[in-house]
Parts: sequence; structure tokens; C-alpha cells
Amino acid sequence: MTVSIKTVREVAGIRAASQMAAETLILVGDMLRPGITTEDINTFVHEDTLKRGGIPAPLNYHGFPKSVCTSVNEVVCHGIPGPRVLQNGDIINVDVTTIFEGFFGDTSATFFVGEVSDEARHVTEVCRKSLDLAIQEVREGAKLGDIGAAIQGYAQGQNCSVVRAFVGHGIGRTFHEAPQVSHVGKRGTGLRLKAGMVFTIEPMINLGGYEVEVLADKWTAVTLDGSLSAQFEHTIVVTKTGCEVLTKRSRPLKNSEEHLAAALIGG
Ligand code: EYF
Ligand code: CO
Repeated sequence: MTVSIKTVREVAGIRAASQMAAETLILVGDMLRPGITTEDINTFVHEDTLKRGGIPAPLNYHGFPKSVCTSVNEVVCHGIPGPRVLQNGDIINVDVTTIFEGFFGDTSATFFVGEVSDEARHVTEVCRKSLDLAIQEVREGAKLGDIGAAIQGYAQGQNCSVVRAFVGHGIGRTFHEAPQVSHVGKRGTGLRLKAGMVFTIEPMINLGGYEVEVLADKWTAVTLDGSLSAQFEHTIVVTKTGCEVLTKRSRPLKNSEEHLAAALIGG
């Protein structure tokens, strides 16, 4: 499959959808606390997206029944919102994808519910840092394998594993298109990146092994060994000199490792 090069106008469209998704995700961070349900998050994301003039992309996508994915603790991705009540110590990835004026923007983050364990903090921090390192690799002329190598090298060095079964993806007027962006790989291998390519990077990092299984509901992917899993995602456009993070946030997420890191930098 060929990888499309987006025009300046197309990038502007994806940027607008991406910023909408990023703003919704920021507000999810504000509402998170023990006692709310994952259905509450779904209701919020659905209504906030419509209020902004967008459409929640996950709803009915391949038959997915909700407007957002909520993946708690050992859930790797595609968790379905429902009556589950969030408990102090949980970690939860919230994955928001918004369609605006025909373009898609896709972003996610892992949040802390109340006070979490050192292990939960570790896997979440490793995941967020691995995405940052991957983004630093992106520029015209780099290879897709450089992205996977950066994530894999860092995460495995921190005694974590990288999920193989799910990958990042091209995005634009469709939710998922070429290329597939593996979160493991060898430096200097794979597709050569060109300015105007737009794709997500969305590593899923486990405290135990990388193997996953999909539950009987046919959607929810969990770690095979029951270990904790974290995920972060950005939508990115390649430029001549680097990249632009189209889902860049206007402020740090509350109830997240990102918020704690920003507070430390701030003094
Ligand atoms: C066909 C779905 C389809 N798939 C991917 C459908 O890229 C995503 N997040 O960053 C992403 C989000 C969703 C998604 C929401 C629903 N789906 C899920 C699982 C299997 C599958 O197979
Ligand atoms: Co995605």
C-alpha cells in the first residue's frame, strides 16, 4: 500500500480534528477521580465532541459500541466503557479520536486514578518517555524502523515490554490507512519517511511480557500475564526538519505523570 503525502490543506484539516481530540482529552483528565465509571467518561467524550462540532470516530467503527476506548490496568487497548467504577490506584488509558470536517485526529494518554503504585507509575512514565523518544526520531529521510527501535530500546532497558499485536497507523480522511507503524524495529530499516506523511505513534508498554489476548467480547485486549499496561498516542506530520505533533496539548494533563513532571520542572 502506498503512503499518501498530505497537502498543506489536508494537514490543516487533520490539525483541526487533532486539536479537538486533544482538548477533549485534557477535559477527561480534569474529571477523573475514584468513583466515576468508564461509562461516565464515554458520556463526557461523546457530548464534548458533539458540542465542538465533531463526531466521535470509534462509535460503530467496525461495530465498536462506544464513543471512546477506556483501558484499565491490564487492559492493553480497546476497552469498552461500561459500569466499571474506577478505584483509587487504577491506571486508565483514554483514547479519543475525533472526526471534524471529514478529517480524523487520534490521541490517547494513561491517567492515574488517585494514588497509584510505584509499578503503575513506572510503566506509565516509561510509555510516555518512549513516545517522546520516538517523536524525536521523526524527520524526512528517517526510517520507520528508527521509531520502533527507539521505543523498544528504551522500554526494554527499563524492564518493560512492547506490545507487537497493535501498531500506529496512517490517518487523514480515514481512521486507519498506510503505513503501519510498529513500536518495535531495527534502526535504518523500513519505509523512508517523507514530508507530508501523517501517522500515529501509540506504543503499548507492559510491565510483564508483550503477549496479549482478546476477551470474549471480541474487543478488549488484555496482557496475557495480567501485568499492567500503559499507552500514549499522538498524531504526527513529518516535515523536512522534524515533525509537528498535531495533537500537542495546550496544557499538561491533570491526574497524569505528565502533570507531575510539569509541576517538578515548574519548581
Ligand atoms: C477490526 C477496533 C477494530 N481501532 C483502533 C475498532 O487507533 C486506534 N486508537 O488509537 C483505534 C481505536 C479504535 C479502534 C476504536 C475502535 N476500534 C478495535 C479492535 C479490533 C478491531 O478490529
Ligand atoms: Co490510533
